[in-house]
Amino acid sequence: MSNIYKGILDSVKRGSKTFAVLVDPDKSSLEEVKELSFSAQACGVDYILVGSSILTNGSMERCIEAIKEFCNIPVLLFPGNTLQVNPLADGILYLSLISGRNPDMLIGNHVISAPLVKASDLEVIPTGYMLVESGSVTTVSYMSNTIPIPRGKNEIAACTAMAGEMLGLKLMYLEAGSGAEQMVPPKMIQAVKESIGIPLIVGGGIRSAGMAEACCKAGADIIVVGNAFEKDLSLMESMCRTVHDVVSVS
Ligand code: 1GP
Repeated sequence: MSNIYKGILDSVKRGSKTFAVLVDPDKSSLEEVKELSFSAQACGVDYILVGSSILTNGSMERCIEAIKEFCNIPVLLFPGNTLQVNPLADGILYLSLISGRNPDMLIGNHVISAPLVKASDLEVIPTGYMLVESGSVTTVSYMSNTIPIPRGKNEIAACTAMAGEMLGLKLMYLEAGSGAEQMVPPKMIQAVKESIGIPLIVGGGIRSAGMAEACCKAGADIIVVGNAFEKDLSLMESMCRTVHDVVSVS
């Protein structure tokens, strides 16, 4: 079994929650990426995700190099499109956008990127990606041309996650969208967690330690935060510590 995924499973088995930082190469300068990577190492961040719904001037390659210069945390690609597949990372969340009905995001982009991914040393982690309505139209919803799951429809979220697991996906990612007004509702997190046996990632709009804690207590195994650190890097320490301090009850 692969190393990063095995580590995730081991954490879940122990009842430990883990913390991931999302780096958007477009939104941070290389100096900021280096500073963030240094902090992440010091705070004990578990994973660094790199990617964006759209890249206009940032470089995946230079961003990953900058991260790796300053920390030894596993770097996972979180690609918004096939152009963001880069062999310098350690692994890739091979995202199938199962909450939507856009065939390109479900399988088309995977067909295009398959030879590149296969030829790389990237650890491939098949991930069900589920967008959840979060107050207004998000970049990821617009760019993926998919409708997010309505906030109150926990049963749709649960059934979608169940189907994804039965199709063989290894991780489930509940996503409100980067910079979302509202994070994924805890009741939806709970409904999804109770419906699946694979690890659950939750991200989008998590801006405080309290919000991260609420997601963990509802059943999230991995918390992802990006936007908040672009504004205030000093939040990282308390958010990471809070997530690590939550003990799973199941
Ligand atoms: C977005 O879930 C991630 O894909 C993180 O969202 O940037 O809002 O923290 P934020």
